Amino acid sequence: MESIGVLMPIPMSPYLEQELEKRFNLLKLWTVPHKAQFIKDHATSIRAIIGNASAGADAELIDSLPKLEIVASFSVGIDKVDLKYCKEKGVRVTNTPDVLTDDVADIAIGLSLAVMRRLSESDRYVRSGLWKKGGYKLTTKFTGKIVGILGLGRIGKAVAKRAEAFSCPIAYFSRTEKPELKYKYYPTVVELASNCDVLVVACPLTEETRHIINREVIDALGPKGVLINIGRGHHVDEPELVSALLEGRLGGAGLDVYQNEPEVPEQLFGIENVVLLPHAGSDTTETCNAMADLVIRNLEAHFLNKPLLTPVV
Ligand code: 8YV
Repeated sequence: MESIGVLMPIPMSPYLEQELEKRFNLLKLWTVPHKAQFIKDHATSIRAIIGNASAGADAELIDSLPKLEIVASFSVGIDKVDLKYCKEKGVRVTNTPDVLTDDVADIAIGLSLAVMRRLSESDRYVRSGLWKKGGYKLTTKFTGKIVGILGLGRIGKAVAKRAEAFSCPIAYFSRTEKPELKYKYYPTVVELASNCDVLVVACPLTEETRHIINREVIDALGPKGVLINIGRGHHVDEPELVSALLEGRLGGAGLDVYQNEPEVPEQLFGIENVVLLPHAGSDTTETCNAMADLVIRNLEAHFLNKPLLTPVV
């Protein structure tokens, strides 16, 4: 398989690079100065692309690679891959479900605690020496609060399980009601937001879920409500979120993702009831290595004509 060209557009994981280099001809696009020319020069050997949450495969890239057979994404979310076009062109697509579920769900709970118990703010209070001057503010209890989950897939269910351990009643919105679950279902996001204390975005990004968190939903969550986004930045109308936080119409937000990563709206930097993470939900050594192993196993399966482990297309 050493002659198979595998295109990696941006750096993702040193372990993944190392394992790919052992098996394939890994082409690291970010290391070359003239990217378009580099793609042209290698177009006849590139048979796979490694995608992730920031770099995928659009129609233009797919069209420029006549030998492309598979896009293996180092992510569970595949919103950066043109799935319809891949299907049309017979290009297979894989992602990395399950292996990252625990970490992402852990981060949702971590962010909820961090916002409500003001963990980051309290850390800054101690480090800056303010503790000696007094004035520590009381925080908000998380245990027992109603947790609303938008999207009850693998990650949403894992968030629910963890929140239940904090005695939180669970409510949810998803495309279809899941009567087998004992959680309270709301048929609209606005109803869910009106009836929960913490709203966790855990659904895939699609045309239907883009800006699903709009002004109406934010206002329904209200000045005591907390928004946690572990999905994608584009789930949220970011300018509306910023205004709601600045105007005190929303109680707080814990964000792992943004519309234009790594750009984060600077107005958020001055707001204390907001906790900002650098899209790190699945970034543990254990999970990143497991994701990398899954990418490799999918590629190997594909090039050995075996069934893909986690196919999307
Ligand atoms: C990944 C993610 O860390 O899996 C996803 O969809 O967003 C993250 O868990 C990301 O793809 C790495 O860039």
